[in-house]
Amino acid sequence: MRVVYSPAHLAHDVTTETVMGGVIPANEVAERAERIRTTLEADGGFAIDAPTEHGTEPILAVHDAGLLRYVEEAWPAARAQSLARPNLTADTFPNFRMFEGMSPEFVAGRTETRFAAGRAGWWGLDTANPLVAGTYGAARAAVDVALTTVDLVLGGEPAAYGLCRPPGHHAARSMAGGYCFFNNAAIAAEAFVRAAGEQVAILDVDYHHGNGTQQIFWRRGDVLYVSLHADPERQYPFFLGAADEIGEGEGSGANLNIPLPAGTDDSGYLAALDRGLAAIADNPGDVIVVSLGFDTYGHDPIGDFALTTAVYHECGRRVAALGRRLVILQEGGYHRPSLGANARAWLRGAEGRPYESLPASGFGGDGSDR
Ligand code: SP5
Ligand code: ZN
Repeated sequence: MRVVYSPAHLAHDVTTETVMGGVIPANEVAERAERIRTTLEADGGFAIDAPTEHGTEPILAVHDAGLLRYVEEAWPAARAQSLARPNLTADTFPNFRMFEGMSPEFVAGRTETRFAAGRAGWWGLDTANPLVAGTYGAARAAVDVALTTVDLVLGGEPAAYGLCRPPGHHAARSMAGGYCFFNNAAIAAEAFVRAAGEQVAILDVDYHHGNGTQQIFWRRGDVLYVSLHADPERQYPFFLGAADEIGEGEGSGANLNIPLPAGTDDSGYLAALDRGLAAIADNPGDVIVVSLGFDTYGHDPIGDFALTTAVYHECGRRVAALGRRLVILQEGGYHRPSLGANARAWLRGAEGRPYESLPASGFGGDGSDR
């Protein structure tokens, strides 16, 4: 399988994130993508290419220009205001209830402030989304990785994998969050729709609900969004991701959320996956954009599912069995020792290659890691 990767992600070298008032070691770190890359290289069955530059136009097809400008300017602006911090993390957000009782016209007139902290809150969802000097370049490169993966599939590849970092599915049209700055999968799906003039499905199997992708295509009937995720009743992003969110207008019925309980295991997950795949099979279109996360793994530090490495092979196999072409893009997954084996298993399954567990190196080999 062709793989697209850029070392530009290394400059997004975050060290900490802020969770419930505590500063903790960052989960979304460069080692994640490096583990996946080196495992795929060692496999021998993957050909790794650099992305090509696609400019800002495909980003602006999905995102507000203000968000793009913010991500580009945020770090230098924070520096100029002498904010000597290891990263830029917002502390004040425009909670919509701040404007309760005020007219929609009045609320629509609110704008970002000039001060870096206010700006970060205006464009952000949460505090666990550190921005550093290299974030903009890395986020731009991740978009190029996604768009180059689309190019490969448009060029006839049955499936291709983009090793995006930072991830994207929490980024909404005008909002970053959840380790995400630009929505790689949404940008890829939109680029595909425009290039091919066909409908597309997005299958989001990251542990978290992809609130950003749902928001971007909420009123769109030509992009089906199907997500399997931890029930937002107990898990980030908390305020979207419930089963009754089906889209509105032209998009009514083109959004399918499948929230899952803590402890979801291989068999429970496969049953939910089959539900999602059945919805995709009912829809026209020849391409699926897969938002692929491994935070569903049993040992993930921020998840509570119980999936094994072996089931990722079966997941890849079942997704590919729909017979559609696959644009597979990396989202989350934070248990670093298993990431390479899990990605390799999924992608080999999608290609119809056998599982072949890796030699016992601690994790992600033999299915006994649960
Ligand atoms: C792309 C992606 O997977 N983003 C996930 C963002 C999650 N942000 C919230 C992090 C909360 C971490 N909670 C730690 C609890 C440890 N038991
Ligand atoms: Zn996730």
